[in-house]
Amino acid sequence: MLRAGGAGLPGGIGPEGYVIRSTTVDGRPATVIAGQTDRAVLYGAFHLLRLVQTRQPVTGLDIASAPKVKVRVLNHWDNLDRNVERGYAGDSLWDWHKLPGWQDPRYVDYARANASLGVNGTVLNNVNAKADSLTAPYIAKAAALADTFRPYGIRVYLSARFSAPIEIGALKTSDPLDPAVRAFWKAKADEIYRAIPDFGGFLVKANSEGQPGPQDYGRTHADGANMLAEAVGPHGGIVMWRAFVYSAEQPEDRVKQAANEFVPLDGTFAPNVIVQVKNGPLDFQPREPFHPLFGATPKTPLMLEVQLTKEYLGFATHLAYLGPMWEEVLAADTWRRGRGSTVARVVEGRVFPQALTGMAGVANIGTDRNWSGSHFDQANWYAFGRMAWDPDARARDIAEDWVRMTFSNDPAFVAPAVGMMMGSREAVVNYMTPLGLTHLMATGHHYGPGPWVDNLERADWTPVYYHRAAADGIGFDRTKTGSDAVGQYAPEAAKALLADERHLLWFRHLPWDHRVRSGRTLWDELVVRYDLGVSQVGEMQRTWASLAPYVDPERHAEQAAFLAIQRQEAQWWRDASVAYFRTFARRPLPAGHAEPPESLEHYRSLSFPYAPGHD
Ligand code: GCW
Repeated sequence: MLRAGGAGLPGGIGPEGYVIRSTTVDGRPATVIAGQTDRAVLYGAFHLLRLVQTRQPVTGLDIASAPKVKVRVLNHWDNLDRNVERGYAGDSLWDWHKLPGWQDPRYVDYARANASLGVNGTVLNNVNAKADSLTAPYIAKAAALADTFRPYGIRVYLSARFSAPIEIGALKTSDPLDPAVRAFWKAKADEIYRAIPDFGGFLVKANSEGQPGPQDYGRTHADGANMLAEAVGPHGGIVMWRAFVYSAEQPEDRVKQAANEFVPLDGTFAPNVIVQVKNGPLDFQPREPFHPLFGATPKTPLMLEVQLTKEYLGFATHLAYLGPMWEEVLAADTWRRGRGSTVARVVEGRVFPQALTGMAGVANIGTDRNWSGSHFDQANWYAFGRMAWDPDARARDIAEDWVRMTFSNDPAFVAPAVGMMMGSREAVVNYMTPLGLTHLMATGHHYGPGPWVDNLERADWTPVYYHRAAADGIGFDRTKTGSDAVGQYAPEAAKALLADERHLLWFRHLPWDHRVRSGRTLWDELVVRYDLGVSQVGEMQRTWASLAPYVDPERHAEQAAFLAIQRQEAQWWRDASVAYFRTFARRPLPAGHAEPPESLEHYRSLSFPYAPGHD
């Protein structure tokens, strides 16, 4: 391997792009991996290893690859006590108490694994942040991690608590326009950069779900973001400012609030601010339409945030490969600059040219021996990295690479395993939230069904707010006659979304006897979908059982047990949902579909105070 000083590299390959070429050196066959930087060559080396591991030809190579997105970061929702919010893979990897004195060897493994996927940054602490992360002892701990990650091209970022000036700076305010507050952040940034010269910058959740923010002082999100941008800017740092906001008291449809808030701010953010937007406008549900902010802010770069940890898709026990979900959102056409203005192209900064681009994945990584809580959950970490490098990559190709590298190259294994992965997320949609239903999970931990929940402190946390089931039908009217959330999309995109049955009840409230595309009534179709989801899990169980000869017994047995759990919980979801919705539909189940075995009261009475992943 050699590193070329730029000579012979294609134009525009950038600091992270690489070439891999078969050539001859001194008359002997050789493979050259070249890039402008060490990390580019490292990425190239991992690409070559992938070819070897997936049994691709390694002669006659002429490969050039460069990331289409600049900032490719994991977001760890890891707390300083090592609890991971929405984490299902053990404790936080970061052993803050022993840092900086002790560096767990897994930090290196973590960094290397990320480098092999092209991930180039990590936000160490939860967006629900504690100001302590910004104190000197914790900066020293973060610096130790940064030193370990640096050789792998991974920069460290921190979530910043907006009220830190009050909590650790002895100020009376954290008003972003107050000179003392600005001075606090400048000094804090200088202090961090002394310890971590390549510190990436801050991630901020502000004025969202009780977090402090600039609006506490009558200022805007831009005022807050720009203040932090001013502090890290001179050091080359950035601010990732989350758009996951919804007001504490506003009765406006929750899915409209982020766009209402951020579209008017377009053009007011500093150039080193990027707004971080979840894939959908609600909250990482099994299926949502793409977020209406994508393409709606020509002057503001937006980064896509996806959730690797399966808060709403069955935790670590359900097999749900998320590649197809992310492909679905990335391929969605915003139509903001004519046909083909896909979310992928917005994120790549190609619909409206952006210097800063990014993708963030809420990590599913912890101290579990398999890193992610289940073997198949590693595929979601893997797919995130590959899609952040290339948002146009196909979920199926990525799954195939992963299956080959993780289990076996035997075609008799690869095809069924990939097939199982590719259908897995749709199975979850079917048994949890079919036909555009959403947010039906139980309260707090989000484990299992809770469609009946109607008594939380705010309406827009309750499932009944979202499904609106009543005697006259089910679904949330987001057309003109309702909240008109569909009006936040470009007209062509709105038309496509309304025509898409996968989003039917997201956008419409419809009578139980409404005829859907299959010719069935809405009620019958719902039941059919729930049962389909359960049977799809059964199908996965059969596929996995047939693959035993290709997998070591330990991994095979664990996955088989997890699929059995998934099957049971899918059935639970189906039975509880059918038992509940039929109290409104008041119709018989379609022929051949079994009655729920228990009463609705039974499902309502189940309680799981110790379910994992709490905050
Ligand atoms: O999905 C919700 C989660 C919260 C999370 C929040 C967010 C970190 O239930 O646990 O808080 O989203 O994205 O900020």
